[in-house]
Amino acid sequence: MTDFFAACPSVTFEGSDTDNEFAFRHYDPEAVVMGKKLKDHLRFAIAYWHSFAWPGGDPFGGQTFERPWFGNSMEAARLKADVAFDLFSRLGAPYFCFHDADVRPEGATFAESEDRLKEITDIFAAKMEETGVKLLWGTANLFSHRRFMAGAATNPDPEIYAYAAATVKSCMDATNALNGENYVLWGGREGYETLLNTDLRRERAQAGAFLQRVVEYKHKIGFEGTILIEPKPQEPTKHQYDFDVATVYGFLKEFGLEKEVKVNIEQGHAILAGHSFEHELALAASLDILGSIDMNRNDYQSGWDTDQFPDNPREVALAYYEVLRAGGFTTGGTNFDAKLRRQSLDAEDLLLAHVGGMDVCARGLMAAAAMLEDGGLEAMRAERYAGWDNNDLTSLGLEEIHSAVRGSTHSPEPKSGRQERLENYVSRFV
Ligand code: XLS
Ligand code: NI
Ligand code: NI
Repeated sequence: MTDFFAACPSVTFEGSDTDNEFAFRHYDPEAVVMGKKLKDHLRFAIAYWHSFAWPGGDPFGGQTFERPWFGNSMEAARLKADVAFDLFSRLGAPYFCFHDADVRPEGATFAESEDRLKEITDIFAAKMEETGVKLLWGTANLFSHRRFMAGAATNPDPEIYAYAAATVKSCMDATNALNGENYVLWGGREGYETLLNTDLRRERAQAGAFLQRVVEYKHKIGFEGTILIEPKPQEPTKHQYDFDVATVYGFLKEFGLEKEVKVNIEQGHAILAGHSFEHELALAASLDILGSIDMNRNDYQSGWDTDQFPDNPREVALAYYEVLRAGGFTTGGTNFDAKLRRQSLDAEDLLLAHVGGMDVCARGLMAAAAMLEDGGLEAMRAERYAGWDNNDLTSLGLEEIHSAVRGSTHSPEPKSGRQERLENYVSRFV
């Protein structure tokens, strides 16, 4: 076992009056909201990559974290698994998520890498059985290794496409073996730096075929989870093909996959795309492709994906409002795709970052549920669009409409959109 978190007690709910840092003030997993326990609404997951694999580097400096499990051996990977499950248990987090590269050292050959992944998968299976922690999603890291620098599915070299396809198969197998509830594809290098060397039409066709093969394989092995694409507009490549929810939906339609694949929406990626998180969620819900969320926050000035822990209850409330309005998560959940700042060196920092994030999400979800139950926004919206109820105007042609409008002396009057009143309304709940 490990004593990394020895100084940290297990975290339980104590309520908003507590001054115990190591307690939840808002997240009471058993509290019932809209007929469901908070833990079943939120479905929290811890991200293996940020919490256990990231060394704390930035473009100007390398590793700041010194963790006993850093290193390229399987022994280090096993220790990492011990520490990770210790954190999940101390937080009472019901789920985790991982990439192959987070959990095992790269082997000398593909086969060696895959065998190592299988060994860790078996260790995970035993720990999941013992702790009750489940897998929200698995995924393949097709962006860190230099072989993927020009893309995975969209690489100009078919050998790299093959390596990526084989890697995804191995990660889908691992996810299936662990009863993962989703499988995620984030196209970190599926994009381009310059059109001068890029055949855009060919690359998009490769990406579409790749995703069709993924869906075929899902059905072949009887994987019951959801396949999710995670949109992001740029970073690492300058132009990424899965820019945002709207772009991904167009891509899914083009390749006949809109009923097979949903989206995993990340707060920071929405901001990078020039949208709000709730816009992306509402759009995905309206297209029936809302799958899961990566919860974090971006720095609003810096313009890159800073992956900070969420700390803004109002923002989070507006996001969960869209999730609840869409009926809540089914296979999806709230994955903390968030990392510490590189000066936050201590074990306590890692645990308490999650405590704060979980509390903010609980506050946001409870506020969202209260707004939905109160019905104020829905009533205002219903009233605003009431003219369209039982109205088949959109089926009429322009000539018919023209003659009706021309023959009438009535001239339509604009009505208030009441934005500030609605913002005041939201403020009552958060
Ligand atoms: C990077 C992405 C990544 C995915 C999983 O920006 O958010 O962490 O969630 O590959
Ligand atoms: Ni991200
Ligand atoms: Ni993400």
